[in-house]
Amino acid sequence: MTLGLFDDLPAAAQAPEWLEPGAVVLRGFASDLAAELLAAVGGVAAAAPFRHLVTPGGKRMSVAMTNCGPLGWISDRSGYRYGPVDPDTGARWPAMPALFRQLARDAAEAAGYPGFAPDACLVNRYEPGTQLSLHQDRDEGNYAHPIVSVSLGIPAVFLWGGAERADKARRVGLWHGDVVVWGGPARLRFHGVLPLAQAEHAATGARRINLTFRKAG
Ligand code: MD6
Ligand code: FE
Repeated sequence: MTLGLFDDLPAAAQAPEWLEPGAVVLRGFASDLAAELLAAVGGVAAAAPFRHLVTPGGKRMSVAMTNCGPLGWISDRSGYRYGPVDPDTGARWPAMPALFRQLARDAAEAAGYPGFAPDACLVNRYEPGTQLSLHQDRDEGNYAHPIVSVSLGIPAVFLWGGAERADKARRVGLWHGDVVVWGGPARLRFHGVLPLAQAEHAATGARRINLTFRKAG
C-alpha cells in the first residue's frame, strides 16, 4: 500500500470530483460503513432474493437485482416501473435500513442536494463479465430529486455519457466505498457500467454491489 497525503483524513474529506455541474464522485464516502452496508444487503437479499430481470425486449439482464424501501424498480416484458411489491415473493419489498437512508441523505447533502429522502433502493449485484448498458434513469416521478449510487466490492468502470445515447462517454473508475451523486442539470445523463474485470475483494469476493437510491414516488 502507498502512503498518500490524504490517508489519515476521514474518507469523506477527499476532494469531490465533479463530472460536470450536478454530478459528482465522492471518493470513499461510504468506506467506513461498508461492512455494515454489506451485512444489511445480506438481510435484504434474504427477504427479497437477487434475480435476473428481463427487459421489455426479452433479454435477461446480466446484473442481478433486488430492492428495499417502499418502492422497488422492476422490469419485465411489459416495461420498467416502480412498485411496492416484489413480484417474486408477492410481499412488500423489505424496509430500507436506516443506515442506507442516512448515507443517501448525507451523500446528497455533500453534493449540494440537502433533504434527500429516498423511497427506493435498487441493489445491483455484478460478477466479472457482467455489465449494464447505457441507459437513462427516467422511471422516477420527479427529476428534481438526485440519485445517489454507492459502490462496494470489486471495481467497475462507469460510463458517463451525455444527453443523447450516441454522445461520447467518458470512463470513470469506481471503487469500494465510492459514492456518485447526480441531479439537477445532469439528472438525465446516459450512463452504464462496462463488463467487470475478474477481481476479488476481501469484503465481497468476486462481486460488486451497487446501491442506487432514488425518490421514485
Ligand atoms: C451501477 N448504476 O453503478 C449502476 N444510475 O452499478 C446506475 O445505473 C446508476 O450509478 C443512476 C445513478 C447512479 C448510478
Ligand atoms: Fe442508472
